[in-house]
Amino acid sequence: MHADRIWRNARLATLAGDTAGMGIVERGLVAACDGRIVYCGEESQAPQFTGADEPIDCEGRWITPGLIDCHTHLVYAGNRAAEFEQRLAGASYEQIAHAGGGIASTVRATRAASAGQLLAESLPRLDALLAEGVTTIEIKSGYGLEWPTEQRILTAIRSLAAERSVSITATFLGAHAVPAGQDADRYVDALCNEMIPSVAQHRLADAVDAYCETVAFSGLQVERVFTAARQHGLLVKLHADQLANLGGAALAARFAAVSADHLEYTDEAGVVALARAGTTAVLLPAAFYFLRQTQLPPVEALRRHAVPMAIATDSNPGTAPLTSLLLAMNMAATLFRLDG
Ligand code: DI6
Ligand code: FE
Repeated sequence: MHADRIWRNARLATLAGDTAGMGIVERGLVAACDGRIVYCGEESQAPQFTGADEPIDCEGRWITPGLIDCHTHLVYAGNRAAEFEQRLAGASYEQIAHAGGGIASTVRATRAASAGQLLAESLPRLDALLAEGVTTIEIKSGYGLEWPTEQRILTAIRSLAAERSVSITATFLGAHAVPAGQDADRYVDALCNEMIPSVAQHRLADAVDAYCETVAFSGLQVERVFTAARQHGLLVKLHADQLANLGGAALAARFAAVSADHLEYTDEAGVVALARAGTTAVLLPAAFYFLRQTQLPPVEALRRHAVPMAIATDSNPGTAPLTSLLLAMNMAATLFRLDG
């Protein structure tokens, strides 16, 4: 068999569907030809290769498939370190939001940032994820809450994809918070009648997300946003049931959402709805950790109903200020018991 690069003496996580667990091969070999894998498996059963240089000895290190971070808010300006301190002193996320901090504070910093600044602040965050083996990333807008800034963020997301060798999907999260001083329903009108049509027309995003919480949008408002998104041929996904059970999981399922994310307060009926709709449950243990939450997502019910689960960083300046998917995976094991 022809190969131009060979890695040997590696531990492989093949995730092969027909094997138990992660499909681990303890002494594995990977061979590639013209950028494609031509062999991946036991070193002892590998065929003879021609054309390759001396094999690279991995000395027992892991080789895994490229990691996917399917929920991030990487593009924003400023930081919210001071709010972390306020929370340590006892203030809740909701109290800080009601006092004009939280998402609104990042919105102020992001509106004031130029396209160049946004890109410069976001690139190191992207690079940190890439250094860990992430090859596919979803990035949401949502720190503009007005068209010029939302458009600037979505354009920055597309620029990041051009800067690095990585697959990036963009999600329009105009329904992240109600802009300061605006009426929520009027803002939803603008989302449905102006912003979502523009997103679709200029192909600035692949999906539409919304934040369904008492500090953000009601189920009825999210339904309007999702109806507009579907009319314009965009996928939908939802920040659901993170801080309270507002029926977010069932709502996401009604619109055949690709994912429902967080789900700490989702009940059994919500889990059943996700299973029927084929919606993926995205668990975000870093937000759970940074908010010092105690309500665990219904992992056992998700397993029982065979809902596909994914772990993501939720990388954002407020509730998940981290750029490590490996740490999020570790937290999923330690905090959510997703350990096997
Ligand atoms: N993802 C979000 O978008 C919100 N929470 C979460 O887990 C708010 C993020 C923020 O506070 O900026
Ligand atoms: Fe999020």
